Amino acid sequence: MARTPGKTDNAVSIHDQKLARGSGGELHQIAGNDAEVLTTAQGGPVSDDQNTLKIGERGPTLIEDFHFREKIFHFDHERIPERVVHARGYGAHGYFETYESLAKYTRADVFQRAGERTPAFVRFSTVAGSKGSFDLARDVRGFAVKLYTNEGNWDIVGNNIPVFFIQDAIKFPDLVHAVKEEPDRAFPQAQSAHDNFWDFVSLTPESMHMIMWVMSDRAIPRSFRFMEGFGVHTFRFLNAQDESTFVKFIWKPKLGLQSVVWNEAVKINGADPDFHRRDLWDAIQAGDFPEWELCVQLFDQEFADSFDFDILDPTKIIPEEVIEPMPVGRLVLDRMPDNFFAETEQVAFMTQNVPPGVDFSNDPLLQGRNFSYLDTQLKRLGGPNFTHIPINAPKCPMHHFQQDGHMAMHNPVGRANYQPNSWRSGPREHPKKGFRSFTDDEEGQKVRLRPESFADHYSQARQFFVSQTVNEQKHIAMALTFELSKVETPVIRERMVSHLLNIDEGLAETVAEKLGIKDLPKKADAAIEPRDDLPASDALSIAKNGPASFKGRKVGVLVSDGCDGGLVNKLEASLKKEGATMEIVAPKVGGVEASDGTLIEGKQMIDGGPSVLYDAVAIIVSTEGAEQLVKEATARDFVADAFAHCKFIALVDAAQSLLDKAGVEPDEGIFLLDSSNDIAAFIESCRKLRLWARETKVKL
Ligand code: HDE
Repeated sequence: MARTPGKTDNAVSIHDQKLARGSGGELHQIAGNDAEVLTTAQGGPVSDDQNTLKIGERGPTLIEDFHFREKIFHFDHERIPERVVHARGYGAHGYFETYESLAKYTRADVFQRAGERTPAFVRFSTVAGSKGSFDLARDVRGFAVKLYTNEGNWDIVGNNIPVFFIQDAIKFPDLVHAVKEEPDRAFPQAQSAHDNFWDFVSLTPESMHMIMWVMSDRAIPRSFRFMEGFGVHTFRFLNAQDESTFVKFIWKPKLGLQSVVWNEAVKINGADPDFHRRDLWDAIQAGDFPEWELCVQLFDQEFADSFDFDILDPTKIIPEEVIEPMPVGRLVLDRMPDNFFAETEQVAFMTQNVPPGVDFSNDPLLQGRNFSYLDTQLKRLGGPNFTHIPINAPKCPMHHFQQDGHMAMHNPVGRANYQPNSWRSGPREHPKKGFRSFTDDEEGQKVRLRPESFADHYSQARQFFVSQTVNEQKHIAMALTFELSKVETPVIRERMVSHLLNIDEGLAETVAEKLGIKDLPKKADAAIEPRDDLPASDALSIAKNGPASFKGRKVGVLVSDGCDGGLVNKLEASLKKEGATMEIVAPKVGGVEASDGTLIEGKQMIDGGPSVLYDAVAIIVSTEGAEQLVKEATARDFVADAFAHCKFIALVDAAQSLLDKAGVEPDEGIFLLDSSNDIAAFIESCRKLRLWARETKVKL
């Protein structure tokens, strides 16, 4: 094989190696002069990275081969324990920009100056599955934000759902054990659809509000970019006068909310298990930086005392109609990590990381979390110096006397490693600048009690349900039915229905009917009579909070040889104007030849590009192309699924046979592309994302 002298070739085959050897067996100079010399971790140059050191060509390997020993040793230790929850995640860098000074409410430096930017790192995650599980699990999504403020790191370790399953941290191990794979059989992976999970929640009525959210479309988001984030707990802001204002944090995506349907999620997991990762990667690489507004709900003690529910109860929300969220800044994600492990895997979020001016409330879940997250980092990252890892290190100066321990990178310099000292050396505490807790009056008996004010488990679950559109309510019923259909123990299914009767009778009856439960069980005993007077809140529905445009979305364009290349170009230009993208799906790798002889490059072959990967589809084929595609199950599925998932479909006349074969009936979601006006009408409809009116017809 000819080899260009001076060129490094990383993919040197064993065959090439033999060719590269001289008759004496010594390796020729494969790496050129301009390449860096490979070294061991100790910096020693390496002469041969292809063969271990042996006695003779076919003899035993020598243990003195320190290069081999070091390389294999390091490889054997590449893994660190995955997170016990939120193991599968994906992160990005960006910044937070403050809108206006919030000095009136908080002395936190990050909120003092309008327009100031603070570096940020965000990690999104699923909760139940392990690191290698798929993205479209029905699950809560973690939404953890690290702000590298001038006063140390502030972590808002939130979820895309504003409430939680449990009210007290002591129940967390039980919840997590129950939702993860069952311990004897080690399945199911990344799914709550099994006996143990539903056994636990059906015995834990405080979970019911969260269950409504997790069974809603919130748990199958279309993209990280189209979901909200919530701090969940009530926190405090403290101003320079130490005055306290309660605060709840909400991240609102600029691109609006969007989810997929369950049948689609299941198929996406097969077609592209990394669907959410790829989406974020693609958007950031394309310069289409996702953005969220940080909103705060601010309230005082008087409101807290008068509110229907306890503001310390993490299974409750304060509806946005009751306290309007105030936008205080924006978060922009504009850079992917250089290395997934170094940054996304090693990032250590901790609820207890708050700057001066932000403080905790007594929410018992938050209090437990403040204790837990330090432990988890010690276990995962292997020692107390995990703050020395660049992704976790503050970007502001640090001065302290902590020293030594595994992998210590920053150690005190000089003689003084304690204080007070007589050497006039080292940092000192600062009563004014330093973190001060809110001096609340706390007293009472030492007890293990759940407050009475936490006892209403159904009223807000019902409020969530009645705030959804009819289609969204149907999705909740379908999700409950699906999940409980996987539960093998009848008594658990019935127990769940008895809870649903306290939430919405119609919902309970639908689910019971689908589960084949003939006699409805009696309502679960409620500690407090559930209320049905809480008004619907539009903010709780995804459908009512969709995007204003089709920006950030993607159309899959199925093409064939002989298709109208001009039309494909026009569609692409119009989508670009809207801020959307398209991807060509072709019968063969490489693309197709348009009728005018130009090549249209394919991004996906039809087998690898099913319509579930797109927000809408277009079918631009020739008559002969359609005749060929009609014979292919993948092409028929492409169309049938797009229709069943209520997507908008644009097509040329020649594609009609494909639609007929896929069982598609004409409706207002299907657009014949005759002129440029048709493209405009198609894109305008796409802004609605889905034609939900079709759903009753397709009966997913
Ligand atoms: Fe977590 N949680 N959690 N959690 N959590 C972890 O910390 C824990 C809870 C959340 O991307 C762990 O670093 C307890 C609520 C996110 O790295 C662990 C309790 C909310 C992430 C832990 C809760 C969250 C975690 C596992 C009940 C939403 C991923 C790995 C008291 C507000 C952060 C780790 C990332 C991760 C404990 C409940 C959000 C074990 C004890 C409520 C987004 O420390």
